[in-house]
Amino acid sequence: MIITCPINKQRLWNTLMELGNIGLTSSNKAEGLTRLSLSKEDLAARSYLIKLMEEAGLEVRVDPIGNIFGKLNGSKKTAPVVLSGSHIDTVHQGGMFDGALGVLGAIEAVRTIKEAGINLTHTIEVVSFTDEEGTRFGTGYIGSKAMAGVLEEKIFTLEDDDGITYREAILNAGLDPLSYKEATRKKEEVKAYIEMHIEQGKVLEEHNMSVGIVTDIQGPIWLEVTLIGNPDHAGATPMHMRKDAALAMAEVLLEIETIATTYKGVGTVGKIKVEPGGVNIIPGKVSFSVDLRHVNKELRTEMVNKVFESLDRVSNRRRIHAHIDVKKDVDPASCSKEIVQLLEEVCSELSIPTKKIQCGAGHDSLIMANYTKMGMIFVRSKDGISHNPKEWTDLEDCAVGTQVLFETLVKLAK
Ligand code: HGY
Ligand code: MN
Ligand code: MN
Repeated sequence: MIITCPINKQRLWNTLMELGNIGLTSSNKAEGLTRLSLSKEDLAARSYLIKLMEEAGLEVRVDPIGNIFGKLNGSKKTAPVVLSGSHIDTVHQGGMFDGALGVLGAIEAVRTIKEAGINLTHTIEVVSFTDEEGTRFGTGYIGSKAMAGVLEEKIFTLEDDDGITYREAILNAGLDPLSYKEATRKKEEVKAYIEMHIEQGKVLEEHNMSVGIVTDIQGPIWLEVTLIGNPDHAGATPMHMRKDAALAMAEVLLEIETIATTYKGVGTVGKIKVEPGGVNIIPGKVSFSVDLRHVNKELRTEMVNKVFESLDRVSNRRRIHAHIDVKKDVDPASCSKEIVQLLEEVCSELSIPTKKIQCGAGHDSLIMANYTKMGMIFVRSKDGISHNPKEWTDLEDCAVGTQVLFETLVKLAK
C-alpha cells in the first residue's frame, strides 16, 4: 500500500471508542448502544461530534432538521461540494461502528487533508444525517430526505413508543420543525456523496479483504400491520369461537418467511405488540412491523403483493380486521458507475485488494442516489454481525477504509 499522506489511525480509533461510550444501553457494555434519534443520548453524541469537527478546524453548521455539517473550504466557492458522511443514531442495543465509522472516518480524512495543506478546488463537507435508522419514529432517512427535498411534512406527527411526536422531539433538540424545508439543498450544489459504512455482512471476511466497493443497495419497504380480533376469556372461550389476533399474526409471519425465501429477498418482523396483553386474555389486537427488501424493485413489489394477499386471506378466514400502513418505501438504488470506477482506481493505486458488493442494508446513500453521484466504501465486519452489541470492525480495517476515503475525496475535490 503506497500512501503519500497517511490518515491518523489512532486518532480515528480514539474517536470511535469515545463516541462508542455515548448512549450505552446500560452499565453492562455487553448490551451495546441505544442512541435513538433526538434522544438525550443522541443529543450528547451530537455535542461530541460538533466539538470534534471544531477541533478538526471545520466550519460547523446544523440545519433545521438537525443534519450536522463540517466544512473544509475549497478555493472555488461556486464549485459544487463533495459530501461524505453517514449517521450516528443507532438501533436498540446496537453496535458502535454502524454509521459512526462513516462520520468519524470522514472527519479524520478531511482533518488529514487540512493538516497536509492539500489545496482543494471543491469544498468538502462532512455530514451526520439525522435519524437514518428510523428506530424511534418508524421511518428513517429523515435528514437525507430533508436535504434532498423529499421529506414529507406528515413525519412530524409520527409518535414514538412514549407518545412523543417528531415535532416535539425536534423542538426539544432546539431545532425548528417549521423551517425543515430550509434543509433542502439544490442538486447542483453537490458534486458527489461518498459514504463509508461497515458491511454488516460476511462477504469481505470470506474474501479476507478490508474494503469493498458497493454497486447496488436493496430498497426497504416498511409496513405497520394492525390485526383486530376480539379479546375474550382464555378459559371460557372454546377454540372455534375465538377471534385470536395473535394466531392470525403467527400464520402471516410464517407466510412472510416463505414469500421472502421464495423471492430470494428478505422479510423481517422485528417489532410486535399484543393487546390487551394478559396471560388469561385472548389477544384482541396485535400490531407488528414488516420489513421487506429486494435489490430488484419489480420482485419487491411482487413480495409486497403476496404479503397483502396473505393478510387478506388469513384475516377473512379468522374473521379478523386487518389494517396496513406503509411507513417507508424507498427504491433500491445503483451506485454511480463513475464513482465505482474511481474507488476501484484508488484501491488499485494503493494496492488494496477489493471487490464489488451488493448491499443488503439500507443507508442514506439510497436517498442520495437520486440526488447526486453516490458511492459507498464498505469496511469488513467481524462475523458479519450488526444491529447487535457484538458488532465489530478492527482498527486496521477502519484505517484502510478511511485511507481509501481520504484519497477518493482528494481526487474528487482537487
Ligand atoms: O435498516 C437498515 O438497513 C439500516 O440499518 N438503517
Ligand atoms: Mn443500521
Ligand atoms: Mn447504518
